[in-house]
Amino acid sequence: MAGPIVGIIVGSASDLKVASKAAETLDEFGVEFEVGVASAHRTPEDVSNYASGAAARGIKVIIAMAGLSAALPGVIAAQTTLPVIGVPIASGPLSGVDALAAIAQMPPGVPVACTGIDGAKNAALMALRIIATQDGAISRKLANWALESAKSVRQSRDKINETENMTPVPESAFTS
Ligand code: AIR
Repeated sequence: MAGPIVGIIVGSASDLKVASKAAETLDEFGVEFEVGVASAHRTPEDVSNYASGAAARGIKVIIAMAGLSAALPGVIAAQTTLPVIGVPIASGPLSGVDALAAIAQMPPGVPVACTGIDGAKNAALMALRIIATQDGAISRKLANWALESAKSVRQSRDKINETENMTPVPESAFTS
């Protein structure tokens, strides 16, 4: 085994439930990842050490998740040239809107790709797309995953037939 290539860092153990959605998706694709708890506010030195050492340890993409005033993804991005994907977590009285603004509004020069609130699954898929630029097998798996996803949307149209008073859009209207 070559070791993990995706690093998932959460600001608190209370974020791990959301992080598990990213873990599930990376697992599905057979991509090795590591998970750590480190807070930009409570353990700033640990965050610095992780961010500055990640590339040398073989990490290719970092997913950083935090709630409230979420400095974590930006602080990591400031200390590595690896791509950083930030996930705002819906913790606290503002339900993640605070973290969304904090992660999306990076100062120029510190890029962070920001998902939606609790967007752990999309963070994993974005990490996979980044990895796929250098890995044909992951690229093919992603293409297949998209086909399967489309298939399940089409199959879900059967539910319209089972629902009273709904006329389904004819299939021909969805095809070219
Ligand atoms: N957090 C922790 N250190 C800095 C921040 N922004 C975030 C965590 C978590 C929230 O604060 O990412 O979403 C609440 O953390 P806790 O540990 O009190 O549950």
